[in-house]
Amino acid sequence: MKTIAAQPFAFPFDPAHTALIVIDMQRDFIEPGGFGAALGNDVTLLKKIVPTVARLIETFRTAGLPIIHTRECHKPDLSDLPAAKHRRGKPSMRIGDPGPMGRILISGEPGADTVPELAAAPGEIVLDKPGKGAFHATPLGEILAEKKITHLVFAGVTTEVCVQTTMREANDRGFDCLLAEDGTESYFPEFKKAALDMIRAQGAIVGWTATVDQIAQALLDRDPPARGRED
Ligand code: TIU
Repeated sequence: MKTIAAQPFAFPFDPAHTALIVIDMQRDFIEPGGFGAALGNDVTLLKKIVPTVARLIETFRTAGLPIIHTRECHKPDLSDLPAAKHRRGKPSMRIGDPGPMGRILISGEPGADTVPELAAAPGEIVLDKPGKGAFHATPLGEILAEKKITHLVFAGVTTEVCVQTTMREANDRGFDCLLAEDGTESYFPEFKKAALDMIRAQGAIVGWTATVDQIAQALLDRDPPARGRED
């Protein structure tokens, strides 16, 4: 067993049964002209975590542990898109409409793909999901059972929507869950803070949180990378 220095207290885990899930780091949420922008959001906040998430992915690659990348998207014929989700909000473009990165949130279109900096490496799992939670209408549960995974580390966007929904799904399925604080972001800073607070409140009622440095230190048994001078 190893331990990550985490909040609200240390997170014990066995690397042999631990996987990383990177949620929806897609162009449609992170780049201008996609679904996130169509909903009226400023997407620049999300772009800032790309290097941190890249470092977390690299840490799991170095440690030789499983990595699963999810993408929120729908079939081109929209057969997996509930009418309620299609109708929701007052977006400037709806799911399936043509946009500058192809049809919004549709599988196979450029916008639905992961940002190039975080592209999956050979052997890593890429899971398309029609819901906010990654367990809904996907084989994620079976994949994790087959790999004998009991502990999950999460990163991705957005903190209070797809990341938190998936963490709650995982928590109810018996997984111990830890969220990378600086590897997740929201269009609303106050929602990110609230989500982190509510996840780790009441003795980790949903899970733990830690920084990417703290996760790397535990997984690689070495000190975090040296920082540049701050003065
Ligand atoms: N709108 C928003 O904050 N998020 C989503 O629609 N999907 C994900 O979080 N991936």
